Amino acid sequence: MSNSHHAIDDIRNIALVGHPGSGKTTLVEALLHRAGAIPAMGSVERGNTVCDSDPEERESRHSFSPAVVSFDHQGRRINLIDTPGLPDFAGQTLNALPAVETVAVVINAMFGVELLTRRAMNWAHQQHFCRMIIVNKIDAASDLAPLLDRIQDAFGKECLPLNLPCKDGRSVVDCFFRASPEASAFSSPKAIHTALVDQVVELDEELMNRYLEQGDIPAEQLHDPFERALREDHLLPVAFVSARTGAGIPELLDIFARLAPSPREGNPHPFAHLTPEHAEPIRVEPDPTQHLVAHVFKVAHDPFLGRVALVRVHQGTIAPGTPLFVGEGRKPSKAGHIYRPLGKQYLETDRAIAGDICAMTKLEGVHLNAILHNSHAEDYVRLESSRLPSSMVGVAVEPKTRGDEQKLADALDKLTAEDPCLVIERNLDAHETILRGLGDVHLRIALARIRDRHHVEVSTRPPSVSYRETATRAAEGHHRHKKQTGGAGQFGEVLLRVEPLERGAGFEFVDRIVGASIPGQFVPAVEKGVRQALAQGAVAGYPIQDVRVIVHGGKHHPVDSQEISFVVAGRKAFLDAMKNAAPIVLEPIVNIEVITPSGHVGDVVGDLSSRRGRISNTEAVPPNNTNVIAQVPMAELSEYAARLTSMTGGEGSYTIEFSHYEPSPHHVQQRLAQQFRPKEEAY
Ligand SMILES: Nc1nc2c(ncn2[C@@H]2O[C@H](COP(=O)(O)OP(=O)(O)OP(=O)(O)O)[C@@H](O)[C@H]2O)c(=O)[nH]1
Ligand SMILES: [Mg+2]
Repeated sequence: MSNSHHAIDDIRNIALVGHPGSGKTTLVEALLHRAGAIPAMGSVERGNTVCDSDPEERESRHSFSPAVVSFDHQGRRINLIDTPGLPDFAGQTLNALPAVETVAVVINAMFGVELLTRRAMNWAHQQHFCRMIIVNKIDAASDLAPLLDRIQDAFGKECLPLNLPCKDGRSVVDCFFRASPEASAFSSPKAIHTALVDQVVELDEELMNRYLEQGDIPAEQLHDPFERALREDHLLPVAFVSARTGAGIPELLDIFARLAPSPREGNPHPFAHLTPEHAEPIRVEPDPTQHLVAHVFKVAHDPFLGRVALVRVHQGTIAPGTPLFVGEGRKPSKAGHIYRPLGKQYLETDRAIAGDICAMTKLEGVHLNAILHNSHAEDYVRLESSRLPSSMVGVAVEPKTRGDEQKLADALDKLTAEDPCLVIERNLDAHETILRGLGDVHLRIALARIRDRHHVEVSTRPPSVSYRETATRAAEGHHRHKKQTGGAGQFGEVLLRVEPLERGAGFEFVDRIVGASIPGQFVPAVEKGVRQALAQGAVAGYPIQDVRVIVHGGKHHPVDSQEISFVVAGRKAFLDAMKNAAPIVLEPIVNIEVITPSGHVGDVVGDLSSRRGRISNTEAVPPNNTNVIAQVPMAELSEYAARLTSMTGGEGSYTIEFSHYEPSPHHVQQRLAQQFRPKEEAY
């Protein structure tokens, strides 16, 4: 049991994010080793790092989910989150960020600012994290001076180095704490020191005056303004390291311990009190003595421990036995064992205070983004989550063996519980279970896990395309529903008008009945009938959208009118109107980003064009890849993963994101309409 207790001011929570291959996982390994938390350093090549612990990660040499490590250094508790750089796993990374105060963006010194470096910097900026940049692989880069200029061009002059590489990247010299007189590879540590202090004191007039009088200010006195500069994005410190040789690693640990913000020093996390009636931002206090508020930022499955929740405590304290409510749950469960995570290893501890990160098991009803709390006062507290990319790449799955349906459903449940961008969609009309994700790698890994972890063999095929229908001109519709079969009859008559709305507007229902031609209590029945027809489609069997329906007249019968009469009349009047409303089929258009070796750009662009794609941009991704950005109809992307693999020798990858709906080409409209068999009428 690990009982070393730290005060909240001694905790540092830092996420490493950045382009795939920049060296985040290796860097965590180097930091753990230097801090004495592991006896020897593993490597991605040998497949024995702490953070890449899944067989799929070890085989492909990329991280696929965030990994958390917790260790002590210089009396501080340092919690690091190693995140996957591949865009396919962005959902899990975005979900894990609220666990930290600092986002450290790792840059590969050999390639500089890459495509996903910018994305990571934007995420951190938009969500008001304190940011820093870590330039890794200084052992392998030949000329680092231009890199700093490129970083400043991309992210502003407030990117200033805390240290500089020297001795051909074999070590670094300090610029902040002491301004070493030693020479560095470029720039003078003294000049950088002055630039850093200038930048930090700028926010504090009194300090600025003192600085002008004294010529320098000792680093200890700069602590508070330094933190403020980080919070306000006024300073973006840069540190140089080589995770492989260890250069700059002790200095980076020192920077984490002395300069990274504590939970009290970071910007507050965006909590809100959300009831069905209102939403109000609230402040959760980083105070271990108050009510508990903790956020589940990752869920993992451990073969021995079962579902493991990784939890950031934001307020209060969790100890074994603490009563825990999950979200709005009425019945509390009791916290069991509390662990400090070290990748897949969990070291038992006796509590976790506000500001700290811990792992917990056997929590009933726990799920990603759940808020754990111990008082009903926090029932409706939520952490506002970042907008996740939409999951558009899909594959229809079914078990190879009949009878494995439940096993497959369980496996899918477990996988989707871990990753917010891995979603299951059931297409009841086509009898399909569709697994959707952000890219081909995302789905490939999920399918491999279904087979290897959950032991279900599945067969896959391209999913049916989610077409929609709409009206292109206004039209009137009418239906009189009348049935007399002995006893009480059915009677209802509806007059309505259908009007097209702009793309993406959805559905509007307007009651414009004057007098009591249809009594008020039957109007919802008319809407219900219209909605039934919307769901079933008019020309090709796909949901109808972007229309307004105005009910403006009808008739009722004092005895024979019941709800059902108006449901039927509403549905049929709507279908009657749609016949004259020039209905069309809409197809989904997606934004696609393909990363391909530059030698295959021509093939990729040509292939996308032949799929009715519109190329909007191609940009170089150093050292030798190109990013092709285009819009393409979803219907043309079946089997795209396989085609891209064969065109690029397995080196290409892509992600797609929903953009909008557009009318399908005429021949597709005709084909879909011919295939359509309207359902038998129930009434
Ligand atoms: N020369 C050199 N190579 C390094 C260094 N750090 C990491 N590498 C190598 O770079 C490659 C990628 O390293 P990883 O640590 O897996 O990179 P990552 O950022 O975790 O990648 P993703 O998990 O895909 O986001 C591996 O082959 C590492 O051995 C370094 O400091 N110098
Ligand atoms: Mg990694």
